[in-house]
Amino acid sequence: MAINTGRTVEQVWAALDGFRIEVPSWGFANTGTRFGKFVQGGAATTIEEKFADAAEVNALTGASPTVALHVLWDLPGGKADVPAIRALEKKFGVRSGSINPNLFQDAEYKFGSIANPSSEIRKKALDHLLDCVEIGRELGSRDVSMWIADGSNYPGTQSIRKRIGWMEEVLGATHAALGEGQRMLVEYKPFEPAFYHTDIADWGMALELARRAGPKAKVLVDTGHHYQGTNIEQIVAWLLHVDELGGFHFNDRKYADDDLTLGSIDPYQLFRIFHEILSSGKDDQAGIAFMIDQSHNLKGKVEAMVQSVVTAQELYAKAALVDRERLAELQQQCRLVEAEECFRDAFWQDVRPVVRDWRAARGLPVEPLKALAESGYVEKITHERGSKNARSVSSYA
Ligand code: LRH
Ligand code: MN
Repeated sequence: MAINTGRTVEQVWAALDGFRIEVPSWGFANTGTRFGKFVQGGAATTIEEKFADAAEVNALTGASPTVALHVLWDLPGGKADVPAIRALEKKFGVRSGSINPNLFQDAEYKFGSIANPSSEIRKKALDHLLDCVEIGRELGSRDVSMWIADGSNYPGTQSIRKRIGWMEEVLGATHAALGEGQRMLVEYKPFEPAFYHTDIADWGMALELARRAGPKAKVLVDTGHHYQGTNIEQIVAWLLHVDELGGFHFNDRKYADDDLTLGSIDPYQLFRIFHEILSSGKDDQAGIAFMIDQSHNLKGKVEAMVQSVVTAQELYAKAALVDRERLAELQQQCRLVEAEECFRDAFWQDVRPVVRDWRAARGLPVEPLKALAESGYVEKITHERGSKNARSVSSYA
């Protein structure tokens, strides 16, 4: 396939060789909205089933060797579950990725966790974070990726200022516990479940908290956690500029934090983000964790995950096609239309033939979704897990 953007197939293949994206264990489980969930017979309910599905996705795409773990959901026994996880890593050939604390489910966290007015409850939250750091150290996984749902629903009901101080104390203590090579990622979200103020609501708040916590703390950008109209790639450019970009939770949305499959609504958005990263002069993606964070309420869970990894590879390949030297010249000379055409030209390229050739050359199925359908894997897990899932509840209230 001719590439007419001044880039070579080799350069695209090199980009694909270095591309890794982490899949979320919870993306394989039965999830829903507050109005209920549509149970799938093949959904994963045990951590073993989640590792099995993650291994299937990695075998088909060659790009997702790690699976993100959500501690309460995947290690209900905490540190005691580490040996079992290690055994699953060996059995399925995928490694534990980011460790996600859960400070949003327990009843005690009604008025917050690390920002709760009660010092006892903040201590409980800190203990959970320290457990997660320990679990990460024992599993050899780099990132403790924390999303703090804390906030309030009505003006005047909480002191926003005092809560900032309380958060800083807990995040500082968590940072101090991090071992060699460990990082903590601070994820922000403007609203939900809190609907008046959220304590870590945007990139600025997450950045300041990360900086004050210490050098091992970075910011995590969940693409679904922005108000409509927010220029997300500009936030990415800033976080790269100040060397505080730790990683991403990729998904897509039409309205709010819809957690739809990445590239399904606005693929150009992810292309623009990948372009900022590839033009950041970072020789590889290593320090920036690419992770998927989606809930597949209607699509088949494994199909949606394979589709997401494939789409991410294709959009990364497109971004690798941008002739960045030529673009820099045109931008410097403010030759607007030529610069835009140089930029968009890469996006319009159909990279699928190049990616298919790369898969063939790497001994991977050239059409992962087709290979999944032909493998009978989904039918197999639906048969094996169907009766168990049929017993699980679907209603919200
Ligand atoms: C919060 C969030 C967070 C996860 C959860 C599953 O909306 O993005 O990253 O813990 O989804
Ligand atoms: Mn997220």
